[in-house]
Amino acid sequence: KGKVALITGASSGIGAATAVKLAAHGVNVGLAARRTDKLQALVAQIKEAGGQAIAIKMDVVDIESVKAGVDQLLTTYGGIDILFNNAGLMPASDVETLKVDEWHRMVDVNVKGVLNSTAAALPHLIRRGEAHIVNTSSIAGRKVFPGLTVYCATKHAIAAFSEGLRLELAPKHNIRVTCLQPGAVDTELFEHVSDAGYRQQMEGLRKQMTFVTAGEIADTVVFALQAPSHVNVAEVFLLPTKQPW
Ligand code: NJP
Repeated sequence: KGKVALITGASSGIGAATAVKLAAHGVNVGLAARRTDKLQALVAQIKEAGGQAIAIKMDVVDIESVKAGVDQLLTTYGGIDILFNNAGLMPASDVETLKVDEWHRMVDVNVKGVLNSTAAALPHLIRRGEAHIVNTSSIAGRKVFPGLTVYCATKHAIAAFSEGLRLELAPKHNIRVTCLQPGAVDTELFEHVSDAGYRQQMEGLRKQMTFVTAGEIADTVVFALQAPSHVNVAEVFLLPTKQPW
């Protein structure tokens, strides 16, 4: 209660659901993403429910945009206690189709975006004396799936980065680090798959099993954040019961 969180990728899916839950727990939330109309609607929803939130127009790929967003949050709420590095995308394709632009985009958003927001927020988290970083990796950060090779590479990078952050920051600065690794979650993520075959395959998955909801993922983030201060929930791995891989 009274803490301040920066959530990237807050305009939809897991980020938006987590924003709503954290605000309901009395956290002041900075909602960061590019689609400001969605962010404004979420701010209105949170305020109507009695919470506190601001919309922050941010492209995580652009370090200046990230720095400006962090400044906006600091000006409004005076600090940052929680950084949720969650923005990401997953345009599936086979490597041999050489969708190099999509590969670069995934590296830019899923990896460099996390590095950018960590760099911009870290001095402020350290200054607090106690803080928490949650990074959205994936089941794709533990395993590798054909068609998602580059995505898996980016999410393995986030798993490694999270563990390194935890080892460096937790003992020294009292910053807990949680690596979030969901299986299939019902969000907009699958809508950005440009490859028709993989898109169809993913649509088929929805019929095969009940996906985890973004709200259910958000509950686990709240759980990790609410652990006693001497407990670091280092990994959260959850997936649909019927997920066969
Ligand atoms: O998907 P979606 P999720 N700068 O599409 C934002 C991971 N994950 O909630 O900028 C800033 O609803 C975008 O905002 P906007 C996944 O890899 C998911 O599922 O307005 N923000 C939107 O808010 C990702 O890391 C599943 O377009 C940027 C958000 O990212 C995280 O969960 C499974 C941006 C994407 O929201 C959240 O994804 C899994 C940029 N340049 C891991 N580019 C799953 N859904 O099954 C995008 O294991 N965003």
